[in-house]
Amino acid sequence: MKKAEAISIVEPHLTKERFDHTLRVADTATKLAQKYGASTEKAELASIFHDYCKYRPLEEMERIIRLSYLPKDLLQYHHELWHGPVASLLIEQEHGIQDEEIQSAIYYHTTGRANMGKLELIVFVADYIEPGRSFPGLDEVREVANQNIEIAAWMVSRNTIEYLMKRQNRIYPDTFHAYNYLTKCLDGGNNFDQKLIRNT
Ligand code: DGI
Ligand code: FE
Ligand code: FE
Repeated sequence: MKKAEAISIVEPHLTKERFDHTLRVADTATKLAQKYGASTEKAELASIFHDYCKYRPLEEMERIIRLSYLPKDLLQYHHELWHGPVASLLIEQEHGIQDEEIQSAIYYHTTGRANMGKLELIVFVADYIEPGRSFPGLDEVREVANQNIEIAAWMVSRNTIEYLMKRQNRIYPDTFHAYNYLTKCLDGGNNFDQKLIRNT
């Protein structure tokens, strides 16, 4: 599917702010894909659809989770976690997008997971660092994202867990699995420049 068609499908489902966010994620993810040798077409398409279901009625998403192969434990956690998995399924049902890498990048864009592939890492990080965001410590993540996508993803997952814990929110297992997996990579050392994670 071409970029223009994807955009015209997604736009009516989103608010103006969310749509602008989506375009910035697509732009950011495309640049990361160029840098890290991933498919720019897939990065763009996954990004355009990543928040496709952000505003679906909760009852509709709940029904889809109950009736599909999606894991039922999602229903025990905050509904904010539902829009990625539901979108990965609906883009195929409603628009015939059947691509494991794209669907997986959309599925896991909120939580991450263990052993993410390149496209998953790119969308996970791009969603967090796109230029419209402002979180504490974000500039550091942006800088690291230009050097090492795994360390950047590790920072995103650490920052998200810290944020959720401070608010005493429940944390979905995949969110921890992402953090633990990326931390194990950091421990391994060889692929990671320790200077990049000083003072973080
Ligand atoms: O859809 P976006 O706003 O662009 O961003 P997102 O899909 O990454 O995240 C939506 C929210 O979900 C964000 O405030 C962080 C939160 N979140 C991420 N992991 C977890 C989580 N919330 C809970 N309760 N549990 C998690 O594990
Ligand atoms: Fe999202
Ligand atoms: Fe998003």
